[in-house]
Amino acid sequence: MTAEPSGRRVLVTGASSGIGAATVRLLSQRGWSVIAMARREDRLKALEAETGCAIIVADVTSDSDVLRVRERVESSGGISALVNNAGGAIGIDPVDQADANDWDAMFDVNVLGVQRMIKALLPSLRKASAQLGVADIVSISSTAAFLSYEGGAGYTAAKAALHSALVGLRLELSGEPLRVVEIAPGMVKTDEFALNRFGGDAARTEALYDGVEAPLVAADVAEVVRYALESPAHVNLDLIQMKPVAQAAQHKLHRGPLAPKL
Ligand code: 8X3
Repeated sequence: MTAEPSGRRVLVTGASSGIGAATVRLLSQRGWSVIAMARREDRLKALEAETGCAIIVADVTSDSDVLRVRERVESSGGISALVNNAGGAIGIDPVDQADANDWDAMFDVNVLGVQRMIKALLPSLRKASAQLGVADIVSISSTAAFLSYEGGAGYTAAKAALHSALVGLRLELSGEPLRVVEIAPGMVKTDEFALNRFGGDAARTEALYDGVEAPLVAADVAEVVRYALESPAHVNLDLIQMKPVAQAAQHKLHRGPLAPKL
C-alpha cells in the first residue's frame, strides 16, 4: 500500500464475501481507493487481483489486529470513509436453549468489532474531514435491529445494540463534519450469511429463500453504501431500512410470484 492522499479512500470490513466484497467492487469501479479488510487472505487476494484494491488480513474481533490496521492506515495516507460490514448470525436457538458462547461471538463481531474499528480509525477520519469537508462511518446493521423474532434473539439483540451505539456516536460527533450512516437490510441472499447461521446446512439455507421472488442481493446493499458516501456532504442518511418487496417484515415473507390484486 503506497502513501497517497486520503480523498475518497475507504476501508471496508468483512470484505471477503457478500455485501463487503460487492461494496469493494462497486466503490473500486467508482474510482474510490479501497482497502479491503477480512480474515481470509485467499479471498482478499482474489479481490485484489479483480479490483486493484489494497488488502489487510485482519479480524475486527482482535484488539491487536485492529491496532495493526490503524497503524497501516495511518502510515499509508489515512481514510475518508469506513464501512463496517463485518458481522453475522450464529444459530437459531431460542433464548432458553442458546449457547452463551454463540451470543458472545455475535456481540463481539457485530457490536464490539464496530466499536474497535471506529475507535481506531476516528483520528484518521477526523483528519480527512478537515481536508475534504466530510468523512463517513457507514455501518451495516439489519432489520433485525428493529424487530425480534423467534430463534433470532441473540442476533436481534446484537444488531439492536449496534443501532443504539450508532445513535450515541452520531450525537457524540455533533458539530463535526462526520456522517454516521446506518444501513439496515432485511433478507439478502448471499453465499454465506444464512449458511453460517445454519451451521453449514445447505438444504436449510436454500429453503429459506425458497419461492421468494427476488431477495435482495449484495450489490443492492453496496449501491446504497455508494449512494450514502457520494451524497452531497451536508446530507446524512442516518438510517436506511431496505428489504425485498416480498418481505413486508421478517415474519411476513411472501413466497411465490408477486402479483397485483386486480
Ligand atoms: C439479516 C436479516 O431477517 O435474517 O440481517 O434477521 S434477518
